[in-house]
Parts: sequence; C-alpha cells; structure tokens
Amino acid sequence: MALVEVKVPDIGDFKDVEVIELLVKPGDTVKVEQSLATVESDKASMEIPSSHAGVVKELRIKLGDKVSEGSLLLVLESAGAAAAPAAAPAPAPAPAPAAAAAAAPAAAPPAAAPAAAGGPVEVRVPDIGDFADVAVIELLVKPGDAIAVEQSLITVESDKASMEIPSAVAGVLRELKVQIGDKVSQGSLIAIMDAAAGAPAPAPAAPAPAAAPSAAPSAAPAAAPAAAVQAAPAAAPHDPTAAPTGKLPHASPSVRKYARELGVPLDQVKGSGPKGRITQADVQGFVKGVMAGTQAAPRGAAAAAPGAAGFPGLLPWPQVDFTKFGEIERRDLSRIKKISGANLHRNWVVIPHVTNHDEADITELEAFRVQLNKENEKSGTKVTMLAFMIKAAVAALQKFPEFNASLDGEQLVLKKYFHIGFAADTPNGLVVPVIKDADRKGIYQLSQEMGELAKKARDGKLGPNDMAGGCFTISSLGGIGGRYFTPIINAPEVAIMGVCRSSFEPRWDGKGFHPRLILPLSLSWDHRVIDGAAAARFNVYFASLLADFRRIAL
Ligand code: CAO
Repeated sequence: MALVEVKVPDIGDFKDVEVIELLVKPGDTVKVEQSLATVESDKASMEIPSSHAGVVKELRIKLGDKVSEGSLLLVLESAGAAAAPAAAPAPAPAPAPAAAAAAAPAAAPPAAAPAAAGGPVEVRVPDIGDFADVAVIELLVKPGDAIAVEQSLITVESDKASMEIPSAVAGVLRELKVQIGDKVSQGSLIAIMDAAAGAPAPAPAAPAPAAAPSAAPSAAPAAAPAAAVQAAPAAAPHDPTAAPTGKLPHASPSVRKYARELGVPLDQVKGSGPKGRITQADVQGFVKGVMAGTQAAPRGAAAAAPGAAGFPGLLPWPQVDFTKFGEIERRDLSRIKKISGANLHRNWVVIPHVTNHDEADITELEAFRVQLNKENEKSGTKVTMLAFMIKAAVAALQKFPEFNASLDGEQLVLKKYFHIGFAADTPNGLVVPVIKDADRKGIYQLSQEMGELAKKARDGKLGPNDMAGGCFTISSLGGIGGRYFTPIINAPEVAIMGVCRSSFEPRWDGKGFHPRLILPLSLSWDHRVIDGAAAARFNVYFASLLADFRRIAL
C-alpha cells in the first residue's frame, strides 16, 4: 500500500474554480475515474475524477476552496497494483476552450461586419472542446427576450459536466432552434437573433472557433471540460440522473448558484426538467411553497438544513426509524408553525443574538393595575401587565432610538412611529399581532386593542395588516410561568423583550428584607446594531418605568 497524492488534472480553461461538492470522504474506497469533487465556474460545473484507485486517507480540499490544474485534492492509500492508470496529471491536452467567444454565427451576412440593426443573425454552438453530441437540458431564454452578449442561452450536459452556452451577439431572440433533449455539437444552430443596433460583428462566416472575435472574450470558461469528458471511462458512463448518494441532485450551475443564494437545499427540490433535472422555476416554486405553507420547510430546518447555504459541511439531520423504539404517530405541522418556523430559523441563524436578563420591581404597578380592574369591573375592560409594558417599551424606544430601527444593508432605518407587536399563543401556533401607534394610545385603549387582536389570533382571523409594521415585540409568558428565556428577534426588528411570571421575593432596603413583586425580563438584541451597554441601559430604564410608572410622564 502506497500513499498517492491525487491532483486536479488538466481541466482546460477551468482555473481557480470553486469546489462546490465533495463526493468522497476519508475512509471511502474509490475507483479510478470515480468523481471526487465538483467544481464550478460562473458558467459550468464539472466533476473531477480520480486518477488512482484506493482508500481516501485525507481530503486536502474543502467546500469553497479554489482549485486549478495541479491542485492537491486528496491523499489515497493506493490499492497496490490496481492503482494508477497512466497519469496523475492530465491526460490529453485540453481542447482549446475558445468557448463563447467562438459563438460566431456562421451564417451571418457575409461581410456585414457590423450587423445591421435588427438583421437576423444565426447563433451557433462555439468550440466547446470535447463536448460533442451533448444533450440540451435547459432553455434559458425564449423568443422575444432581449439578450446581452455572453448571456447564457441554453445548458448542455455531457455525462460528467454541464455547461451554459452563451450568446456571442446582443439582440432580441427571434427563434430558438433547439429543444430540450436535442443533441448539439460545435457549430449546431441554437437560435436566430435580431441583432441589436451597432452590435459587434459576429465575424467571419466560417465557424472558426479559435479565431473567434473578441466580442465575448473570456466567456464560458466552461468550454473545454476536458478532464471530465476525457476521464470518463467510456465503459461505465456516469449517469447524472441516477439517484445520487450523498451528492447534490442534478441542476445547472446557474440554478445551483441561484439555490445557494436563496439557501434552498437542492436535494429537497423536486425537479420538473428532463429526467428530474431541477430548473430555476423549481427552486422558485420550492421557496413559494415554503412561504405559502404548502411546501414543508427544508428538512432539519430547526437545526440547519444539511447543505444549506452558509452551512456547508454540517452533518445531515439524523434520520431515525422511531418505530424501532416504540409506538409513534405522525402529525403535519400547522400552516402557522411552518411559516413561523421558517422565519424563526432564518432570524436565529442570521442575527447575532445576545440576551440580557434583568428584573423589574412591579409591586406598586401591580397594586395600581388591580385597583384599576376593580374600578372598571363593570365596564369590562381588563387591564393586564402587558399594556403597561407596551407603554414602557414606547418610552424606552423613544429614549434609545437605535432599538426602534431596522438594518437595511449598511444603513440603519430609524423609525419615528411606534408599532408594538406582542407574541400570542394560539392553538395553531405563535403569531405576532401589532398594535399601531402605541405612543398615541392610553392603557385602556391598548388593553382593549390587545384583547381584540388576541381573540382574532386565537380564532385564526388575523389579517396580514394586523401583523405588519412592527417596530419592537414583547413576548409575555407571564400568564403561564417560567423565569427567564431567550426570545428570538422578529426580523427586521432589532430587539425583543421577553417577560416571565412575576413572583414575590425578599428585597433588602438597607434596614430589612421586604416582599416585593419581581418581574423577570429577558431582552434579546441584534449585536450588529446594538451594544451590550446600550442593552443594559435599555433594561434598566424599562425596569425603572415599571417600578415607578409616573416616570413615563417625565
Ligand atoms: N406575572 C404574573 N402574572 C401575569 C403576568 C406576569 N408577568 N402576566 C400576566 N399575568 C396574569 C394576568 O394578570 C392574568 O391573570 P388573571 O387572570 O388573574 O387576571 C393571567 O396571567 C393571564 O394573562 P393573559 O396571558 O391572558 O394576558 P396577558 O395580557 O398577560 O397576555 C397574551 C396576553 C395574548 C400575550 C397571552 O395570552 C399569550 O398568548 N402569551 C403567550 C406568548 C408566547 O407564547 N410567547 C412565547 C413566544 S416564543 O418567543
């Protein structure tokens, strides 16, 4: 057994490309030509095959690394004689990846160098290296679309790589000449375009790839997927549509990139393209479904979806057959739980949360509240501690304006209005109705509106407007119990006040201990916007208002 270093072979113009998938791990037995990793440029992805057989000892790349020809991928314990085929470095020289640049429309009007505005121009497949007779798997444009130079028109796929074919000319697409499933090679007619006025010459008639015009200079580095194509053992072609084990399902580079940007785990998206290929529309449909509650949120969402954007390398969510351990029942999550779950998950992973715990002495305020309720027994408006907390929150937001804000890129949006949300527990899950303009309302009106909104919430009758526009949220578990907790910020707000059940505790006044009603407070805040000292001051001020409500008037 010898240790062998497996390096990236000649992959044509694929330089400094990102590793987007690791297809093996230490301990795996790999065969010669087995794909080890997938790399991706901006226009194409390709799998890098192994030059040797053996057992993976050590991976030398990780997701996100940039590699080029010669980069060390992994160390193998080579399987003796069965090892190494001819070459560790690349096999045959990669074909010139003249690529998109060569998209020279062969039948362009002969010498009509600068194509006449609106004149029909044929767009053909440029030199795509050894990519011959490859299937069209996606149409990225449609007749009537305005096309820019280098814009991808179609995606083609060989057995190991897919690539997008760009346009060499700008204009309006008159007609597509290929359909999904068609096989194309260099020179195949893709489309007829009405060239834009002043569009660069689509060059000489002959499809001379190497001498391609510079209209699309470095386009599609894609071309020349030499490694994958050449390395693919003809005898055992890799079927990209076969159920992949431990690898992403099939999708073009642009769709993968799109899914990564949205944090959509592709392995959970159902592909509607040929042989289950995932299209951009499928990714959009997945996101819409999650938002509308008709599509389950990504599996393992509560603990970060495997492979989700920003979490590469996380262990997959445990798949357990619970029936092995006892009787179970399966129940669908409610629509509200699915929606709030997706929102809470995003907020938890995106916002750097910190929670400051504090307490407020509400002895006098509670006595006042009880007295008010006694006075208003007949009118029916019941005042709970939450109404006072909403009023105190408004005063604290006025004193600390950065808590009444939202992040928008690198700007802070400071709000001059005071809409306060309160978390409401309903049989179907958590909702957050919002009391608008709480600064202009008194305790009775706040109590009354809260009661109405809470009832609407429990009856499932809240409209979108009832839950929109919040500046700050209060989550009160006071009617239930508990001491402290860590509320999750309700984005795009930057802070949330969690409140638990008050209880009598002994407090020292310098002479003796006295029973005081103490309310536990838990303020979670976004550390991108707020600092710990400001949060501590906010809590101290909020508590001081509850301790002596006359301060609100100051
Ligand atoms: N300490 C002690 N008692 C409290 C209290 C506190 N902090 N807060 C409320 N109570 C008492 C009330 O006074 C009331 O007592 P009485 O019936 O004797 O008058 C009782 O608890 C029930 O109050 P309530 O819960 O009906 O009223 P509320 O205004 O305090 O809260 C609402 C309304 C809608 C916020 C609440 O019913 C609710 O849904 N809370 C759950 C919120 C939640 O799930 N948060 C967690 C979200 S995860 O971040």
